[in-house]
Amino acid sequence: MKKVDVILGLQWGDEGKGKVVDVLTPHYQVVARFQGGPNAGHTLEFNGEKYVLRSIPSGIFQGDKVNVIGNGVVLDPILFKEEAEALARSGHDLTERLYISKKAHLILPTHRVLDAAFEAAKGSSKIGTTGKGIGPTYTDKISRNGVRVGDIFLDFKKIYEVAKARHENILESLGYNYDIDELERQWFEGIEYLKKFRIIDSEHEINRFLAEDKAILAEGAQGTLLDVDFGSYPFVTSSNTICAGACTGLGIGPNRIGEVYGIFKAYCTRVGSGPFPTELFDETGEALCRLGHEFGAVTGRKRRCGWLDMVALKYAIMVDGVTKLIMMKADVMNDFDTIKVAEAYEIDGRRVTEFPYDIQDDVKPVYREFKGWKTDLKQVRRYEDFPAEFKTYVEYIERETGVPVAIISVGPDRDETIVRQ
Ligand code: 2SA
Ligand code: MG
Repeated sequence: MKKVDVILGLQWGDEGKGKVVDVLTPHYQVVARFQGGPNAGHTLEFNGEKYVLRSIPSGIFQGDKVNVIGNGVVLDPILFKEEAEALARSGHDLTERLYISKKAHLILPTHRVLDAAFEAAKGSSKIGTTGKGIGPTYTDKISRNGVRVGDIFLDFKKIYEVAKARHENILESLGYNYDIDELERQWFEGIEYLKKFRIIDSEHEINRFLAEDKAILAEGAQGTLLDVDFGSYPFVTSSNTICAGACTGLGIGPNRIGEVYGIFKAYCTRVGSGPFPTELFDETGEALCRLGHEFGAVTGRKRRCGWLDMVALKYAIMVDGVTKLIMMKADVMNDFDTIKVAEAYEIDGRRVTEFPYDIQDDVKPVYREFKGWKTDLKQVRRYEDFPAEFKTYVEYIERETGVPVAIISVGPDRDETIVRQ
C-alpha cells in the first residue's frame, strides 16, 4: 500500500511551501490540505504569473490531480468562492477535481468578528492574527459548537442561527460593534457555491486512494513553530501544524505516513507577535526583508526577519519526524559577507540547546559565523556547481540535524530548483 508523504513548514510559516508543493506534485496523484484555512497564503509562480492560494491545495495547477480539503481544515465560503472563481477565470476549473470533507468546519461571518474582538480585547498582548476567524472557528470545533460543511445538507438555516446567536451574545458581552449584513449575504452565496463541489467523507476516499496505490501529498500550512501544542504558545495558530496533524486532519493512521519533507528558509521570518530569538533590528534585517520580499501573502504585513535558528529548527525536525529537508531562499543572502546561525541560546548565563518552554527577552542567541558565498545562486542548477562556501553552509545544517537537504530552491520559479539524488 502506498503512503502519504507530508510537506510541512519548519519555522513560522512562509517558508515557500506553495512553490515546493508545485514542484513535487508531478510525482503525486492527490494533494490534500489537512489543517488551517484562509490564514494560509501559498504563493506559486510560473509562466510569469503569480498565484496565491489560501484554502485550495497547490495541486490544482496540474490538470489531472485530485485535490482534497480535509476534515482538519476550516473553510470560509466567501473566500473560497473568491479563490475558486479567480482560478476558474484563469482557466483552472476545479469542480471535478476538488473534494471537500463534510467534516471540515465552516468559518462564519461572526467568527471573523470574534477574531477581531478578541484581538482588540487583548490590547498590547494581541497575537497578531490574520483576522480570518481561525481561532474562534477551531474554538467552536473543540467546544463542540461548530458548524460543519456536511451540515449544509441538513436544517442548515437553523444550525447557522443557533451558532450565530451564541456569537452575538459573546460580542455583546464584549461591547463590540459590528455589522455583518453584507458579509452574511455573501456567505450564503458562498454556501450555495460550495454545493458545486464533491462534498464527501474524505477519510474514506483517501484511504481508498491508498489502497489503489495512488500517491498522496499532504500539504501543511503555517509552520511548526505556530503549532498550537508545540509552537511559541499563545503566539500560535489554532491547529496542529505538525506532521501528526496530517493523521487527524485527513483520517489516516500514523503507519500510513511516508516521507516527511521539512521546508525551511535559509534565514528566519515571522509575522504577528511572539518570541523570535534571532530577530534582527538592523540593516541586515532590513536587507533580508527587502531582498526576500518578506511581506505577508494574505495580509501584506511586513515580516520580521532574522538569522537561521538551529535550536528551533532541530526542535521542529524532532516533533515532525522530518526525513528530508528542503532549503529555500538562500539566494537572498547572495551578497552577504557573513552569515550567522544560532547554534544555542544563552539564558541566565547558561547554554541551552533544547527549545525552551518560555522564550523571553533574556534569551541571547549564540551564533556561529559562516563566510558568505558572494555568488548569484539563482544561476545554479546542479549541486556540484554551488560555491564551496554555500556547500559548507548546507552540509553544516545536514550534520547538525542528521537529515539530508534533498531540495534547494534558489528562486520563485519552478526551474529554479535543485533536486539532489
Ligand atoms: P491566525 O490567523 O489565528 O492563524 O494567526 C495566529 C498566528 O499565526 C500566524 N499565521 C501566519 N504566519 C505566517 N504566514 C501565515 N499566512 C499568511 C502568509 C500570512 C499573511 O502565508 O503570508 O499574509 O500575513 C500565517 N497564518 C497565520 C499569525 O501571524 C499569528 O501569529
Ligand atoms: Mg505564506
